[in-house]
Amino acid sequence: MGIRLERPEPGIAVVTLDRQESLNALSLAVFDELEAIFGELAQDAALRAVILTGAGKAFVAGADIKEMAAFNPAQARSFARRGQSVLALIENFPRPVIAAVNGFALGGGCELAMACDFRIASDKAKAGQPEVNLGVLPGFAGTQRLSRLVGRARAKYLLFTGEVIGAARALELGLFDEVVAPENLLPRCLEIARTIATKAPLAVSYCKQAVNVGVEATLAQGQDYEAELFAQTFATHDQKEGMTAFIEKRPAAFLGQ
Ligand code: CO8
Repeated sequence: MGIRLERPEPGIAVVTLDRQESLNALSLAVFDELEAIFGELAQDAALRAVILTGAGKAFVAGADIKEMAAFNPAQARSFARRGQSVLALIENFPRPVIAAVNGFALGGGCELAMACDFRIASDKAKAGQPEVNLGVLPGFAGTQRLSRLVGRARAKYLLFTGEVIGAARALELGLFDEVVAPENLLPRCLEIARTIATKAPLAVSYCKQAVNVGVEATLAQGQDYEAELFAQTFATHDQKEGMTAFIEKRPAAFLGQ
């Protein structure tokens, strides 16, 4: 059981859920480990982007049904809250988190993928919220993020039917953002991470914050927040460097400050 943390290139971390005997199902222990890994990554000033993926044929096949089966309502509530808080940590992680959806992203797995900034998927990947087959509903904010991502009617269709959809349909719905051949999945995610790594890190982080805050706020509140972050970038080295480099027609050397 475990989660692997690798650093294939400077500034890029790959976090791989590797608990293949249960198709990488999310248990309380997995949430503890995810929280610890993202906590460690948050301390890394040189980090520019994270790729989150699964080992084997699944990204994540859901919450651990074997662990959940005997829960009482209080335990279920506490498990849902635990999952929600770890997914919120990923959603608000100060660096971009790209989901590399290699296979099944079902139930809690789809919820985890939706907590990432965007989803690049293998053409073999499948997604869905099949909780109604088990007599429950999503508990890690799936009803909330899915409706925000694909619209409320399409979310309701997927939630009510529990239908597991292929990568092409997930792409059409906007649940996946790009679909590639399986062998191109990690290379493509690394390519995106590498591109992000060349940009001003604080500006990227502020873009993420502004979108995350803004989509839950009114347009006026979102604009206020954006203007504040925009102002703050003018107190950074990287704003001066980025604009000077443009004027001097040379590549910028960003420091992340
Ligand atoms: N939890 C625990 N074990 C699992 C899970 C899971 N979610 N998914 C698969 N496994 C296990 C199987 O039991 C099997 O173990 P064993 O060999 O010991 O029998 C092993 O993984 C391999 O699985 P399969 O043999 O079933 O593999 P297949 O390729 O035949 O099928 C599927 C793959 C279609 C993905 C199938 O495994 C499946 O349907 N899995 C369950 C999918 C699902 O229903 N997910 C939703 C779970 S509920 C959820 O996520 C709710 C989240 C909110 C919770 C809120 C807290 C209260």
